[in-house]
Parts: sequence; structure tokens; C-alpha cells
Amino acid sequence: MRLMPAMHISLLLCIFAGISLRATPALSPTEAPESPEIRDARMAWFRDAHFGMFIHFGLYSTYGGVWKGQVRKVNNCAEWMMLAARAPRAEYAKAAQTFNPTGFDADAWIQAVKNAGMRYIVITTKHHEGFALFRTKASPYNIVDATPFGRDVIAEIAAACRRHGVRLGLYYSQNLDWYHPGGGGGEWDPTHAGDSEAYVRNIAIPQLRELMTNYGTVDLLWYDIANGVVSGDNAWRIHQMVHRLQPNIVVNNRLGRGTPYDVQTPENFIPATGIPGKDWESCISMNNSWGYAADDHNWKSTRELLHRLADITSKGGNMLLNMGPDGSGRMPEEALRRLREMGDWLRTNGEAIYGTRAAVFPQTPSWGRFTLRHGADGNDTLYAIVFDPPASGELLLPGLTTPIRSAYRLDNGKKLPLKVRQGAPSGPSIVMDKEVGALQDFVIAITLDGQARVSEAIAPDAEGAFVLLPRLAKCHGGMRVEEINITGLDGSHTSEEHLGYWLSPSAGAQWSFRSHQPAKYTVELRYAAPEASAGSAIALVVGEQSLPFIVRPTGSWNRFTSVNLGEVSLPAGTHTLSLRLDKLQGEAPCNVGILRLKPVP
Ligand code: FHN
Repeated sequence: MRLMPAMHISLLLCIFAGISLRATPALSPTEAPESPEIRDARMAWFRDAHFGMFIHFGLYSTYGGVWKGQVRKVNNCAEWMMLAARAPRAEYAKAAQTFNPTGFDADAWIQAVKNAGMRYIVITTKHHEGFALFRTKASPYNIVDATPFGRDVIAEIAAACRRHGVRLGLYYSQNLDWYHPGGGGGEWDPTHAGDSEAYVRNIAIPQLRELMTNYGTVDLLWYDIANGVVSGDNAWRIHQMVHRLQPNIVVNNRLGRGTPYDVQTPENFIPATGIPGKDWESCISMNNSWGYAADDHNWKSTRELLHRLADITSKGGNMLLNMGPDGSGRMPEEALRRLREMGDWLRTNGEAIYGTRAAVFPQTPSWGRFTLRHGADGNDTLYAIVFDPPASGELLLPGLTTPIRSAYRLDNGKKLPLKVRQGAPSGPSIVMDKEVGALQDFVIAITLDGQARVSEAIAPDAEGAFVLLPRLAKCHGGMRVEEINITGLDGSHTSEEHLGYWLSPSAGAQWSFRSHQPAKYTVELRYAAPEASAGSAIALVVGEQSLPFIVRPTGSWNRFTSVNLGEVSLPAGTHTLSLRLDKLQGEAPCNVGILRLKPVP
């Protein structure tokens, strides 16, 4: 059922007024989840934002990854120095006695966020070190009570966010806490031993309650490190408390224990096809550390950061770009410069990012990325974010069937028209003249006459290849796109879009695709299979040709690898590729990821 626009608006008004219309996920394992309409209204700001700043700031910022003159990090992460150095908690905590980040200026930080074109922030309120950046009655180990600085950083940040119209996200390490006895981890220091239940009930839950109560509207809660010392009962207790105190809050998937979540959290990687039908956010470090690392000068270039933002947005996600201020509270100049440059690009090209949704094309073009804006009047706009124009001078819109009204390049507020070629079998294309063809990192807006649609039969990309995504398959017998839940932490980041439940020969899937000239193709399969499936026999069948494959285990149902199954020769026309199961070992032969047919030159 689609809500009437008026209803939708009133629903949004209620939500923004903080009136809970069951605008929250289920508050208990037995409660019915919120309706899709209410969830869409609650998630709208997040889905439109696409770009936020992650801020890792704490006592670890004063150490910069160095303990007694030695660089000590875990996987390049300086905020893990306490564990890397196995620093005794009492000794590590001495840094609080001199922690006085006089360079901290909440307005300057949030102004930098806004100038960068970021729509929200997520700041660490307490990381694994256990030190709180806010006033808390649960523990004296906090910036107000334990340091000469004596100010509540979270309160000042929250106020600055409200002043500048930036959404407020709070990060909280509810499981790992290397200072408070009973917290997760910290076992290298015998004095850390304690009752985990007591830690959760006396530190984690009270502090989360303070964060959800004392700082006004909190738009996003970023739990970190799911499960651990937080039991199922406590996880649901936390979940219920958070959503009762902040009914419209968005939460990530790192509380765990089966509690509902809104956002999946791949970390320093971008799922190849995004996460179909799910809200997700890739957190990306600007160098190699989340916390300030004095020795880490491996800064990603502005261009690379912009390309990742475009890539993530084109796949329906958000980029949470990290900043690690140093112990004085200053943001590193190398990072600030990148933020300024990203903001400059977004001031000209931001309409291709903000408010857009995942591209309508299954293929990821080699020259850049597509994004899509749904028009309120039913007429969509495609955006081509062109990193490096193709040598052909034409941008193919593979299989697009919606008529194109116009195409123009965005140039500092100007709309510079471009020629559209329509009617070719492979789909329409945008023609770039020599001058445009020499540019980089620009945006072409393509206004459509109706909703963006592509042909039922998958069209070839600009290189003549076919990308057969799991979500585009017609499945039968129970085979289907399987739910995935990606966090960057537990290695499940190898998960990717795939078809699962291939439980018998009567189950299967097929794709329809259309070639425009005769060609030979190599066929590449991405698949994942546990040990028990080894020896299963499958085949990919296209017309009279079949490519058999004896399954070799990849390690798990989620660990994907690519295998080249051979070649097929196809005439021009519409074809069907289907899966065939000839011999089953174990529960299923494998999970099936992306299939690619690449023309043989
Ligand atoms: O261990 C933390 C790490 O320090 C950092 O905060 C990242 C950010 O996503 N989260 C955990 C690792 O997944």
C-alpha cells in the first residue's frame, strides 16, 4: 500500500515532532516490526545524506599510537594502542591527568564538517579504552571529572550540530572496555578482571541512558563490537531503552544478539554490488588509522575519496569518512585540506549525491558511476559521475528504455547541454565533445521522461560484457537472494550479494540477456562453498552449451571466490543462462554470486 502524499507528509511531521507512531523497530523479539512506510520516513534523512564524518577522539588521541617511545598499533589502528602495548589500565589512565585539548573547538569542527558537504557526524563518546568524552555519573573516568580540561565534549558537539544543522550520531563501545573491570577485553591486566554483568548493568547501560537523555535529539547510534560481554537480555534491554528515549533514532548493526538494526556497516571496503534492499554505510579511514596516529601519513587523495563517495552512493550506501583529531583537539591539516577540496567538488556536483538512490543499471561502468534521483513529478534524473571519460567519447546507458529529455554537464551552477544519441540496440548514449572528453571528475545530469527503467533482458555494458547480478535472476524451487548482514569487524565482510538455498535439482535460477552481435564470451562465476559441498557437480547452461563445474570448497558459505568456467559462443539475440545441479554433496552445492560474461577479444 503506498501512503497518500498527504498522509506521508503528516507522518513525517509527526516523526520530526518526535511523536512516536511506532516509528521504531520492534522493542521485543515478539513485537511486530514497524511498517515500511514509517521506517522509510524515519530513515529518509539517512538515505538522502550519503556523506558523514566519523570522529575518533579520546585519550588514545594523546598517545597517537606511541607507548613509551614505541609505536604500538593493531592493524595500523592507533586507538588500539592500549591493547597492542598491553598497557596496564592504571598507567594508561594517567594520560587523563594532563589531557587538556585546548585546541578543541566544537564550532570549528562542525563548520569543517558542513563545509565538506557532510550531513551528519558520528563521534566516539567512549571507545574501547573506556574513557568517556562526556559527563557521566556511572564512572569518574571521564573528561569532565578526570581531566584539567573539565568540559563535556559531547555536549559542546551536540550544541554545535544543532547550531549548524548537522545531524548528530554517537558512537559507543558497549562491549569492549579495557578500563572498567568486567568490560570486554583488557585481560592482559589482572586488575581488569571483574563481573561482566556488573560492567554492563553499571557502566554500559547507564552511560547509554545518559547519552540518550542528556544531549537532545540523537539521530544515529553507532554501537561497536556486537555481542561479547553484552548478553541477549542486556542487548534487548539496551535496544528497548534506546528506542524509548529516542523513538526516531537510526541504529547500526553492531549491538548484535538478534536485536533489530537499521544500517549495515562494512568497514574500509565497499560491497561490489552494495547490499540490495538494505541501508548501509561504509566507514572509511582517511589514512590507515581511526584514532590519531602520529606516524601515519598514508592519506588517501581527495580524488580517491570522492570516487569512493560516488561508488558508495551509486550502490545505495553512505560514506562515513573518518577524522582523528590529535591530543590537542586539532584536526590534522592533511585531513582538513581534503575536506575542503571535497566540499568544493560537492558545491558544484552535490546534486548527483544528496537525495539520490542506487543506480538503475546492474553494471558498474569503468569510467565512473551512475546515481539516480526520483522526481516528485514521476520524472527521474540520472547522474553520470564521470571520473575519466571513455576514449569513445560516448557514455552508454545500457538497456535504458525510458526516453531522455535532456543531458547537460554541471559546471559551477551552469547547465552545459550535451548531445544525446537514442535508438541504438545497446541503449542510448551521451556524446561528449573533445573538450568535455578531456575533463575529469565531472557530472552529467540526464533528465528522463518518466521513471528510470532498463530492459527486462540485461544489456551489455560499454565493453560488451554482461553482469548477471543475483538480484536480477528469476529463481524457482526456493532458491533466492539471501539476506546478508555485513559488519567490517567479524570477517563477514567477505559476504556479498548472492543466491542461496540451492537445495535440490528442482531449485535454480536463470537470467535473460540480450547481445547485439555474435561473440564468444568467457564465463566467470563467483561462488562460495563449505567443505561439505566439495565435489558437487553444477553446470551453467546457455542454449545448447553447458559449462560444468565440480565445486571446490572456499571455506564457508560467505567466502566468495571467482572461477572461470570456460567459453560460450552466442549469436546476436536474447539468451537465457540457467543453473543446473547434477550432483549434490552436503546441503547445497554452493552460494552463487555475480556471473560475468566477458567478450573474448
Ligand atoms: O575496534 C574498532 C576500531 O577501533 C574502530 O572504532 C572501528 C570503526 O568502525 N570499529 C572497530 C573495528 O571494527
